[in-house]
Amino acid sequence: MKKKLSHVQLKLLAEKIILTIRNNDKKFFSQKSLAKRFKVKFENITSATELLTEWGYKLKFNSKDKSLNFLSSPDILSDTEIKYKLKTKVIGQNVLAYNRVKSTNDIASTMAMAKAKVPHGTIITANEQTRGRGRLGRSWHSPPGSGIYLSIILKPRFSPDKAPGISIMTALALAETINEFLPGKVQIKWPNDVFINGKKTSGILTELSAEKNKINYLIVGIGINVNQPPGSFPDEIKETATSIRKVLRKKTNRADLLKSFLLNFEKEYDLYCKNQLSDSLKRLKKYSYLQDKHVRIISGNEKIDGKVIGLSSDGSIILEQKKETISVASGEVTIDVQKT
Ligand code: BT5
Repeated sequence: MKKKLSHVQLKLLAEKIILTIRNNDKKFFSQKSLAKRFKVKFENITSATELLTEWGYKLKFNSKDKSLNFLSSPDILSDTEIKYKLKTKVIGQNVLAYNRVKSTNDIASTMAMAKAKVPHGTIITANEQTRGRGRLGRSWHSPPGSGIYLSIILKPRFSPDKAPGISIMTALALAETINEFLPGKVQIKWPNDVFINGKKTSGILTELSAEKNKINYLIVGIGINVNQPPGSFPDEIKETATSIRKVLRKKTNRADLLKSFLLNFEKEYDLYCKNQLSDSLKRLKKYSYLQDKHVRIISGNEKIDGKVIGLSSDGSIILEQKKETISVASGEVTIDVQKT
């Protein structure tokens, strides 16, 4: 006699059903044949399909014999949705998808610290963050159901001095991705912001754990405003933030965007490991928000002024000053509107 399934087993069954029927979306599957295929009771198939409908999957039922097929998937960031047709080799192949967390970067660092064996390329995602973090103690607004909140655990073989360039490499992967969905409108603001139409749509927070000449792990945290409706940002950022939906005027499936990003991230990361940014500088220039602008950079206690003439292959920004050309590795940039 087959037992009643626990909630976890039911969830796994629902995921197996969705994978089977969406891979054959022309064909109707009888619930009886599904019960036989997965060696469970007919009632369990009914409960699992109810669960799928609860999650937002649209299924089509044949009223005569109760067979079903797949119509569409909801905009959710579940591990099933993320793994379905994910084309990467490594990045994102190990997924931990949460609903509500304080910060995906916190989870990623705790995991990487506690488990030396956590695979390179593991990703943590969340539907909502209650304490999303920006740089220097700032916060990242992370409402439920509309953004992508993602952390990637990397275990690079390169030395710690090469870690800072990963932020701008990530920004490039993001720009290439957003450009597929919204051509011609995306720009990168060095060192870690992605803009659409001059407003921030994505931010990157890279955190490093290293000793001497060895990186233990690197966490790349990425927040993307995807489906936030216009007018939904809090007062502090309503003038400076935007979402893809606001500009595209329609919603984007977050799992599709995330998978496209993971593939671009993997390509850029492979290039970075070989040659840092040498092969990416042209594309970085194309997306640059700061190119040829006069800026002020606050880096530690220093204030540095100059005109942006490019980036170097380690990710530093190159400024032209009256008498010399200098490069700056990190800092906060503001544009000098009077000179630009
Ligand atoms: C960043 O910091 O832009 C890095 C943001 C990284 C967020 C991701 S989400 C997944 C992972 N887990 C985390 O806890 N964090 C990472 P920064 O350059 O310091 O910019 C922060 C500033 O951006 C804030 O002070 C606001 O002014 C603005 N801001 C906050 N939330 C925003 C949003 N959703 N969209 C646009 N701007 C925002």
